[in-house]
Amino acid sequence: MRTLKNFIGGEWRESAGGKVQDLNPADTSEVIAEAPSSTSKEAAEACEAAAKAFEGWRNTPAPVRGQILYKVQRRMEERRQELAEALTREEGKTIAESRGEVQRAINVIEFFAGEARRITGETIPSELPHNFCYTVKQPVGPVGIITPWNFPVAIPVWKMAPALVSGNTVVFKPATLTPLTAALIVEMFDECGLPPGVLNLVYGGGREVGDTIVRHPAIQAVSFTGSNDVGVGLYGAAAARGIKCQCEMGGKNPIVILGDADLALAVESTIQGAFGSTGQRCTATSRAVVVDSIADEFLDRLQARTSSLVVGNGMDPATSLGPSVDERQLETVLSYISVGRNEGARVVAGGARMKDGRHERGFFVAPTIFDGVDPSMRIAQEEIFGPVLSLIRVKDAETALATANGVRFGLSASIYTSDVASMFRFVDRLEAGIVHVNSPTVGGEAHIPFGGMKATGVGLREMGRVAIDFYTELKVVYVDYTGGKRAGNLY
Ligand code: UN1
Repeated sequence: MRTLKNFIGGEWRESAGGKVQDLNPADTSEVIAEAPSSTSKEAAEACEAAAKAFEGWRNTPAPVRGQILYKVQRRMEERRQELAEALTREEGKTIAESRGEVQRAINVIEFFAGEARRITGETIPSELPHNFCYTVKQPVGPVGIITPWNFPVAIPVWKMAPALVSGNTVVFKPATLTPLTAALIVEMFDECGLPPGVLNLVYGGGREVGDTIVRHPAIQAVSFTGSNDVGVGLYGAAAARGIKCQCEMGGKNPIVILGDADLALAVESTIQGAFGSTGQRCTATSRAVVVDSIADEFLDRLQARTSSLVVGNGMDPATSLGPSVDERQLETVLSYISVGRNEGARVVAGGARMKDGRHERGFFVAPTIFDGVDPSMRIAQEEIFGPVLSLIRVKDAETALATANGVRFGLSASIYTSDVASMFRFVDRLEAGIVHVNSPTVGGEAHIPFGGMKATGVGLREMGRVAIDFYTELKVVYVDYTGGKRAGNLY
C-alpha cells in the first residue's frame, strides 16, 4: 500500500487534508493506496507554484521542452508494466486494456515531443507596402487539468503533453478514484528533469479542489474530461473569469447496422464497443440501431458472443470484462437496468449483479443487452457508463439515421454497410465528432483529433496538432519597415 502526497513546486508534500482509501474494484479487500483529499489552500499553493514557474518554462525553447518529453516517453516505456498493473488494480479494466492504454499514453508523449519542433506560425502578406506580418503561438499561462477515472493514464497525458510543450505550466487534479496512476505519471515527469513548479499535482473532489483551480487568478485555461454536470459547471466558472475552457463530456454512441452489413464484423465491433472497458468509456457503444431485416440474426449472434465473455478480475489474463469502478457506479448501472425494465424493454442477456465465488468482493455486472428499446426511453437517451447495450430496431436506413442522431450527445458513431452511397450519406449526416465506417465507436490515436459535438464537448478538439491551438494564444505581429516613410493606414 502506498501513501500518496501532493506534488507542489517540485516537492512531494504531505497534505493537511483527510485521507481516502484507493480500493481495488475487483476485490475491495485490497487497499492499493491512500491518497489525500487535498485542501483548497493546497490547491491554491499548486496554482501559485505553477504561476511562479511559468516565466522560466515559457522562455525554455520549445524543442528543449520536447526533449524532456522524449525522456518521459522512454521512462514510461521502462515502467510500463508497473503502470499497467496499477491501472488494472485501481480502475478494474483488464490488463490487456491497461497495456493498451499505457501504450497510447506513450504514443501521445512521443507525438507531442515531436510537435515541440513544429509550433509554427504563418507569414501573411500585408496590404501595405514594406510591412511584414506574421503569427506566433505563445503559451496561455498556468493551466488546470481535471481528469476522470476511466482513462486515468491516457487522458491526463493527452492533456499535459500538449500543455507542457506549448510552454504552459500545469496544475493537475485527477479523479479521486484513481490517485495512484496519477502519482506514477507525475513521478515519471519529475524523474526526467521537469523544472520545479512546471507540473503540480493535488488530489480531491471537484467541489473543493477543482473549484479552487478554475477560480484561481493565476489559471488561464482549464481542460476537463468527465460528466456533463461537472463540465457545464466548470465551463460556467471559466466563462465568468473569461478564461479558455475545454470540456469533453458524455456520449450515447450508436452503431448503425444496415441490411447489407458484414454481420460477423458488426457483432464483434458491438461487443468491443459496448463491453470493452466495461462500457466505462465516453466512446462506448450504448445503442445498436439495427434495420428489421437483419435484427433477429444480429441479436442471435450477439447473444451467443456475449455468453462467451468472462467477467472477473482484470489481472487474470482470461478475463474479458472487469468490474464497475466503485459501488456508486455499480448502483447507477443497476438502477438503469431496472429503469429499462420498467420502461418495457426486455433483458435478453445479463441484467444483474454477479456475486458468486470470485465475484463476491467486487462490483461486477453481467454484460447486459436490452431488446425492444424505444428511442425515447431513458436507456436510449442517457449515458449509463456500464456494460449495457440497447438494441433499437428500425424499419430502414433513413429511420436509422434519424434515430442515431436523436440524442443530445454527439461524440462518436459507427455505420456498418457495404454500400458506398449509404456510407457517404451517413458520414455526411451523422451528428458526431468522430465517425467510424465498419469499425467500432471506441478508440483514438495520438496524432488524430478527438472530441465531440452537441452536448458532448466545448472548446477545441484534443490530441492531434489542433491540441496545441487550445494551449496557445495566437499573436499577430505587424512590422513596418518603410523607415519613417509610411504612407498611412489603409483603413
Ligand atoms: C477511447 O475510446 O479509447 O472518457 C477514448 C473517455 C474518452 C476517452 C475514450 N475521453 O472515455
